[in-house]
Amino acid sequence: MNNYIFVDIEKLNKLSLMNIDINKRAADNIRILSMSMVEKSKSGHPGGAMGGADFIHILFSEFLNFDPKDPDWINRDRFFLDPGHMSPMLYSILALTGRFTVDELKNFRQWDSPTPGHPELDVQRGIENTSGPLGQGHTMAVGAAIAERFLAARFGELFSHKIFAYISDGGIQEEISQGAGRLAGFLGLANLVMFYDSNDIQLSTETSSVTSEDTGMKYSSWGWNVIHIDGNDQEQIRKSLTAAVSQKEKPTIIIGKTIMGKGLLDNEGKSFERKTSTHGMPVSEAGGSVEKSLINLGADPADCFSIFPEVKEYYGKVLENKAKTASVWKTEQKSWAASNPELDNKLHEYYSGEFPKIDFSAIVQKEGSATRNASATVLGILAKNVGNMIVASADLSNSDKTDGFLKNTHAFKKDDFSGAFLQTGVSELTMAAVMNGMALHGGIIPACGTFFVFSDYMKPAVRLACLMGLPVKYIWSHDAFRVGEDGPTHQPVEQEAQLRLMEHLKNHHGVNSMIVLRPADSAETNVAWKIAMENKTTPTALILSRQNIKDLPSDRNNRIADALQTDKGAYIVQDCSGTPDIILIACGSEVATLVEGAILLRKDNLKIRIVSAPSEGLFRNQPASYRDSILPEGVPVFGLTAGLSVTLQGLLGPKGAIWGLNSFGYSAPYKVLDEKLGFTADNVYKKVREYLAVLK
Ligand SMILES: Cc1ncc(C[n+]2csc(CCOP(=O)(O)OP(=O)(O)O)c2C)c(N)n1
Ligand SMILES: [Mg+2]
Repeated sequence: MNNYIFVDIEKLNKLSLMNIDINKRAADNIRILSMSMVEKSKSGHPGGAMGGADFIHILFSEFLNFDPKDPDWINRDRFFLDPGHMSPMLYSILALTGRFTVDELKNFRQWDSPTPGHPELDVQRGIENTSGPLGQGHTMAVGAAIAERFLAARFGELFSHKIFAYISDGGIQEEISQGAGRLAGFLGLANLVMFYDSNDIQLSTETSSVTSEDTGMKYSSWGWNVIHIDGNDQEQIRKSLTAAVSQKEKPTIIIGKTIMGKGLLDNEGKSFERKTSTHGMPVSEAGGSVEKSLINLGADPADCFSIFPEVKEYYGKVLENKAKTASVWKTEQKSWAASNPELDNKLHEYYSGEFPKIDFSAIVQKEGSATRNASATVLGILAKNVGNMIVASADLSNSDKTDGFLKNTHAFKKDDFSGAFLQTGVSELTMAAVMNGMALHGGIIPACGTFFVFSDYMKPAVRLACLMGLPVKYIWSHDAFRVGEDGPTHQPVEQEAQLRLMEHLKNHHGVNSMIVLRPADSAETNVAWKIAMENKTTPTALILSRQNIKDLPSDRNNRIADALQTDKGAYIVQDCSGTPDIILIACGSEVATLVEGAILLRKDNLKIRIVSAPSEGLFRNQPASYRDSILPEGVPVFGLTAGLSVTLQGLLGPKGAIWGLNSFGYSAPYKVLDEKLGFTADNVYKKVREYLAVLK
């Protein structure tokens, strides 16, 4: 399954100075640079980075396939760091491989430097994932490993490569590792190799203060190949990696016992290793001696940022070799492309993020559908037309209606990635991080579903998708208290407001870090999916109803043409002649309730405009002239939301009146809840009349 070409290390060693153990020297160089970076910036995490240096050197120099001249080469092996606080280790190895300069290392953690405190996605520099929130990095690796198998199943084993992950005590303890470990073992992801930097020390204590688990047994029960080594013994590292990359059945975890702060000395010249204090502060501040440690590691204290000439020379050869390996593959790929032109086109399309043309406005929906069902109809079409879409569900496919996709394909199984559906089991956070990993790998359009109320369980990974700009699609059904009998545990109230905050939050490109769409009916659902599919730069959320919704009316008798304005964030559904007496605004199924309420209000000769606002974020991006044309100054506005009133506050401003749900919901049939909680046409009529009376 693998076309691995190992670096001829013996030959390389001969090229280096004969009397220097170049591998020890290189690892020490990483330790020295890591320590110096933290020392210079007066903040950071030296200890863990110093312990992991041996592994990272052997991995990058002897195993990790990449093309030094083509950082986003599609068939490169991916390296996913989990403990982002070990960034000095990553920046140091990437300095040895030519992706960072020494000056950039010196600017560690400074404004506008490419070496922030925790690594931020930058494939051109060899950073495959943003890391920092422990546990997510290695779970993204699981997603990338699934993506790799998915693509190899379609394009052949020429496209196989490895996914390496690096995890620490913190990541092992995070709950998400349960989901990642179970899933990788269950799916037999033999292309996944994870190093566990087991230094027995974490931020505030030794690990023995919080855990007594047998981690190896835990992973072996999940179906992993478990290897125990001394994580600072380079020969053991080499052997374990050699075994891991030839695995055919199982993912591998190499549990390496490492030494926190390896090589550190105190002022008296005694060992300053294995100190919790070196987890997160400069060695000098922790009480160690920087000078003695530098000398101990073979550095010149006056020149602690130098890359040793022999290490530089060695890595020069390593890189030459990597380039050769990559070019051998590229030659093979060229002849593959020549004999498989159609597949080759498809491959390019997959990696471009483009998808085949689909006329979303022509998708026929049943009248009065729940938007989750309308979404299922669209998903059925996507399944038939978009060959690189992977949809997942956390054990709710028949409720969140991702089964619209599943019915046209089948779920992944060990050794069978011919389908396109991932049953993640009940593990929403894992699912969200796995989807991020697929997006990071490239070649895949990932989407995942669950109940909206459980978006809470996914939020940390959604946030990272927003920060990294990953086009993951979230399918969140059961959007409001109309879940009904399941009661307040299952009824979202504050979730929409929470998610809409991500529309306000800009990413580093200055755009909304997420698009959040809550469509009002099936026509808007078609268009919402269009927007989601066309959005290649940020995540998109679709918040969908459980219950059926009456299709919205159209003044021009062309509902889908109206709904196409969803991309403006808010638009007029029904209007009146002249200035309205009141504008009614909502999103989701509340728009249909406003339509019913407006019928009653018009009987009193009131002039009514109804606005559907599926995305406040998109609406805010419109020019002021458009916004004013929808919500003109001086016209009273009434909002209806099944979420907290604050959900609509941003659109209405301080003067508008909002009828929202400002408490937890209750267990009862949803029509009863509509009555009791005031989400009826009658109550819209009553509240608007009250509001207009106050204004007079
Ligand atoms: C989700 C999450 N919780 C807490 C933290 C804060 N934090 C950073 S590192 C760490 C523990 C570090 O232990 P380990 O992973 O063993 O790293 P080492 O001390 O060995 O460098 C904690 C709690 C975090 N980064 N992410
Ligand atoms: Mg640790």
